[in-house]
Amino acid sequence: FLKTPQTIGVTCVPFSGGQPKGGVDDGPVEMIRFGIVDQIEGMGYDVSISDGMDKYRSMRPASDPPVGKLKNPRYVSLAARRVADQVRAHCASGSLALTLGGDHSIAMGTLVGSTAVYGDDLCVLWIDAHADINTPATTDSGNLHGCPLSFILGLCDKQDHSADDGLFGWIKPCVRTDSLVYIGLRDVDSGEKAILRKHGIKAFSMHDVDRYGIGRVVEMALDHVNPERTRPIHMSFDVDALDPSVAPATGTPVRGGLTFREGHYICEAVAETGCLVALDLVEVNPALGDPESLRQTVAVGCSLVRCSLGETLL
Ligand code: Z70
Ligand code: MN
Ligand code: MN
Ligand code: MN
Repeated sequence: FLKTPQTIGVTCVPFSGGQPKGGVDDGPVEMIRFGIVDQIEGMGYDVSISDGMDKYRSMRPASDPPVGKLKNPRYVSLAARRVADQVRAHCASGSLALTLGGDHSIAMGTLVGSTAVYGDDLCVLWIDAHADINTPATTDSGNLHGCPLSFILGLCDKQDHSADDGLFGWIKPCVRTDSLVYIGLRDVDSGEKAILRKHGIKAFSMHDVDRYGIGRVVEMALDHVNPERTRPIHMSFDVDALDPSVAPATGTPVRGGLTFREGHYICEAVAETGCLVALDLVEVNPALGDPESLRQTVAVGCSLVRCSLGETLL
């Protein structure tokens, strides 16, 4: 694959159907308003933007009763499927696919899109306070932003969500459990812990960040999924991985998160590999908190994106 793409393909996904709080659908427009596109162009990249971001809102079905415990299942499936098409198109043209969310359920789409082009050569860095690996059977909340990885890894029991003739049947398992690594975890459900153990999925929690420091954690994480630094990387960055003092405007803040520098260090180290082909920046919710919290969170989101694209490398 082509290291360090010169074109960035941006997909804006104003979507909140994977969780109950409104406002996260305004994340992309706030990041655009803050100037993320101009900033990326200013770094020397060409930028192309997927069209029809307004369509995501109008995709909401008139009726969308739960399937089992899963909430808004048709809406999430439709939106993610559109995301997959848009991300696949960017990757296929050799662009780095940058997806601005929206809640984290949209990663079902971003990963289907990136793996459609890069296959199982692709590895995944999931930066989050949460593991987002609940299955339709293990989820307590029924919020699909807590479930995207179980679909992508093929961990869902078909019976669990196929009541409605295979609503998520378009999502084929596309990432191997040993191609995934987490950084930042600190709020993981007991059912999710069992899944991580059962499949031996590598995860660096905040405890590991405290013990080893962010430098060694990122090195160990990359060594696990990408030892030669030759595999394309999809990084899915949930802004709630950061400490709430750094990124307060998000739906599920959990204290004890990554500092401003630790978050940026991860992005810089990934940029340094030259292997990044897809980046998701999700769960910025401009509706939560005061105007200063909003400005701070949008600003740090844009800063993480720029760093992932190499802004701070010398
Ligand atoms: C919990 C659930 C969650 C945010 C993911 C939380 C999920 N494990 N919250 N991302 N922001 O509902 O499945
Ligand atoms: Mn998440
Ligand atoms: Mn999270
Ligand atoms: Mn399934």
